[in-house]
Amino acid sequence: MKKRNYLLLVFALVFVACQPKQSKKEEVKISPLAEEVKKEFVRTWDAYKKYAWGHDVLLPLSKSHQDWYEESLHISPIDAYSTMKVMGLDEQAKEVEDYLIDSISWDKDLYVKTFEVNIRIMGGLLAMYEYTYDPKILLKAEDFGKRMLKAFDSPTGLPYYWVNLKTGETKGAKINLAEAASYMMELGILSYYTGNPIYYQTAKKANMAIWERRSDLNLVADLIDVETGEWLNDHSNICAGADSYYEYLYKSMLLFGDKDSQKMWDKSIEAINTYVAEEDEKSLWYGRVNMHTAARDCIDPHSGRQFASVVTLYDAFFQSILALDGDLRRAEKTQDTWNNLWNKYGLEPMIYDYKAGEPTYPVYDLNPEIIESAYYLYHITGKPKYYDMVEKYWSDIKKYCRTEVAFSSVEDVRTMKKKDYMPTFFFAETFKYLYLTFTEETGEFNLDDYVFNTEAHPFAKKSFEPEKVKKNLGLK
Ligand code: DMJ
Repeated sequence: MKKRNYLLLVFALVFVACQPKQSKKEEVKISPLAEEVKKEFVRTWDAYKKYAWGHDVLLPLSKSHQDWYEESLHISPIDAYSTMKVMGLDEQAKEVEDYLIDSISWDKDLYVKTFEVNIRIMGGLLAMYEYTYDPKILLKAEDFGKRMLKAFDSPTGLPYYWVNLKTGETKGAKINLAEAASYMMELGILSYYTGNPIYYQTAKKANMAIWERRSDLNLVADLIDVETGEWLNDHSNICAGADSYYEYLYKSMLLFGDKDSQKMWDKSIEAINTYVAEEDEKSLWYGRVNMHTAARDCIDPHSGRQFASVVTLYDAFFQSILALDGDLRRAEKTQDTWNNLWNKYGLEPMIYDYKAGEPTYPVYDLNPEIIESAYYLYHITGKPKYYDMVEKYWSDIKKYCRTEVAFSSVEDVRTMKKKDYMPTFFFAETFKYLYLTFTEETGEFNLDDYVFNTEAHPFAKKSFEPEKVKKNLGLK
C-alpha cells in the first residue's frame, strides 16, 4: 500500500472511531408515516397544552376545553402518557408525571363514572407506574383504587354506575355489561403491585356475579340491575356496552393465567360464535340475539323497532381478540367486513344496521377499534394488506378530521361535518395503534410481549411473575 493511501486509511478509521455513539433508539429508522403520526401527536398535544391544560378534554374547533364533571380529573394527559412513552416523547411524559405527583389529588367531592375512570385513569396510572416504578405514582393509583372499590359495595358485588370519590356514596343501579365487569385487568395489576388481593378479588366477584346469571346457552345479556341482580333485557351481543367484558375475560387470562377466566372465555366464545355470529359468503357480523333462545328478535326499548342487526363501531375490537386467540379465519373475515364499511363512507358511523345498510347514528368520534384490529392482524399475519388498511384509515382521518390545531370528531360520516370534540382516547389509543403499525418493522415494540388494557395502556407480560401473581391476586 502506498504511504498516502495508508495514511488516508488510518485517518478514516480514526474519524469513524471518534464519532459519537448513537443511542439504540436513534439507530432505528422509523418510516415517514410513523414520523408524520408522531409529529401530529405532538402538534395535538401542544394544542391541548395551549387551550386546555388542566382540563379533561380539548375542544379542537372552538380552541377551548371541557371537563367531564364539575372539576377536572385531567383525563387527557393521563390517557396520553403511555402513547408518549411508546413514541419516545420522554420530555412530554416527564411533564405529565411531575404534574400528576405535584398537582393532582383524588380527594374530590364528585360522582364519577366507575367504568370510564377505571379504564382511563386507573389504566393510565398503572401504565405510568410500570414505566417509572416511582412509588409516588403507585400511591396515587392505590388511593384512586380505594375510592373506586366503594362502587362495588352492592348486594350483588356488581359496581354502581357512579361513585363519589370523596364520600364513597354511590348511585345508578342500572348498568351495562361492560360497566358491570371490565375491571379484572386494572384491579388485578393494582393487586399485583400493592400486594393486596382485595382489588382483584372485588373485580373477579363482579365477573362471577355475571357468569352465574348466564343462560343455558352460556350467553349473558347486556343490561343488569346491580341491586337485584336481574337482567333488564335479554339481548346478547359483543357491541358497545358489552365489548370490554369479553376483552377482559381473554386478557386477564393472558396476563394472570386465571383458570376461571379461561373457563368463562372458552364457553363464551363458543356460544358467541355459535349463536351471535351472522355469516354469509362475503361478511361476518356479530349482531344481537335473545340470550335464552338465540332468536334474532331484539327490540330497541327507545324506538320499539327490531335492532338485531344493529352494530357499533366499537365492535371492531373483537377481531383483535379472535386473532390473539388463534381464530384467524374469523378475525380476518370480520376485519374485511368492517373495512368495507369504513370504505363505504371514508370513516365509520358509530351505529350501523348491516341488514338495512344504513347508519343508525352517523357520528365518528376518532375511535381506534378498526385500527387496533388491523395492527394486531398485521403483527400476527404479516400480510401487507393490513398495513395498507391502516395507511388508508390515517389518510381519511387526516382528510376529514384534521383541524387547524388538532383533530375533531365528525357529526355525520355522510356529510363529514366536524364536531367540536376530541375524545381522550384519541391520544391513548388511536394515535398509538397508528404509530405501532407504522413502526412494526423496527421491532422496537413487540405486541407479543405486551397486553393492552381496553384504553390501549400497555403492560409488559414479563413484569408479572406467575408465583407473585398467584399470591398477590389471591388466586388458588
Ligand atoms: C374506549 O374508551 C375503550 O376502548 C372502550 O372500551 C370502548 N371504546 C372506546 C373508544 O372507542
